[in-house]
Amino acid sequence: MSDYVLVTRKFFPETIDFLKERFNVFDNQKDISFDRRQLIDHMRDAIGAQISTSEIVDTDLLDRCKKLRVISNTAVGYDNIDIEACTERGVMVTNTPGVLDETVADYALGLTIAACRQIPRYEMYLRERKWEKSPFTDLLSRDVNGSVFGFMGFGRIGQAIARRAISFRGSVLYHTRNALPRSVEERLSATFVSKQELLEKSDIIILILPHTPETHHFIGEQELSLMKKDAVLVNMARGGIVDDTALVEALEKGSIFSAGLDVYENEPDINPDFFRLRNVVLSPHLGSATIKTRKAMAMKAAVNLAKALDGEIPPDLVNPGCLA
Ligand code: 8YV
Repeated sequence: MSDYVLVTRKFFPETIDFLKERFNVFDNQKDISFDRRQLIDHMRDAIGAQISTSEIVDTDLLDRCKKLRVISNTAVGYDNIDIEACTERGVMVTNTPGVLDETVADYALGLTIAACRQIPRYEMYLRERKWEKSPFTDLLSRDVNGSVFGFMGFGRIGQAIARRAISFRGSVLYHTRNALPRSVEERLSATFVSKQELLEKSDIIILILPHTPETHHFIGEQELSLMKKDAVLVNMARGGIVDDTALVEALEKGSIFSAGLDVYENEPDINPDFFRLRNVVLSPHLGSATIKTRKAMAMKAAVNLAKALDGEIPPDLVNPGCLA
């Protein structure tokens, strides 16, 4: 079979056209969900693949797809890919940083407001025709303005959310492995604190850090118990960073006020206990899903794929070690 690239998901026609001008393309414009066997079958002889975060690239797949030279992930996060295994086999991995920061930050703020002010719950109250007299002391929520925002992870997206938090007269704490340069801290009036201090002092805790073996269950029973009773937890990062069973329990007991979640363990088969709870706002991992941003992500991923196969170093190479 002649060389081809695989595009595993339905992306935009202009993305496919761009790739078709350069390569033989096996695409999936019908957006059929490939099971594991189909994914490997389709990828077996591909020299490159543009994938989404739904596809898992592990050693087993890599060992069966020996012609692969590049995996282009159409996302900024890449915990669906075993980077070390790709590097060892000389397979380049790319992602799509930068083009989604502001869009995801908008959504994070929206989810934060919805979780603090309980907007979906109010809508439900109205739709269920429960609005007879206007409640005054019932159905109360918590303020966003003037809150202490605590960021676990403070990269480009975290900082874009922080800019929005400041406009809500919020103050900003952050925790990362290493403190950021003074210039960044000053620009955002942000204070570096320990994980424990952030958990204890924040009103709104926003998770926007990568999911790695070190950050797996970064927020579990113990961390939840350190949070304020009226704290709100927002996960815009990845499922797996939060122990969802522990979160369900904390929400059920009311040991925190609420949560706003865009990501979950075991997506899309999420813990069904979330559906019973009123104090959680649930969103199906769509933080980057505006037309403009998804088009930019899809094209950025296609360009990375093309450059890598043309023998250039792709702009968003995640594992430069693979070139050694
Ligand atoms: C997803 C994201 O790609 O870029 C990321 O890492 O999490 C999102 O943009 C998108 O929501 C599809 O899962």
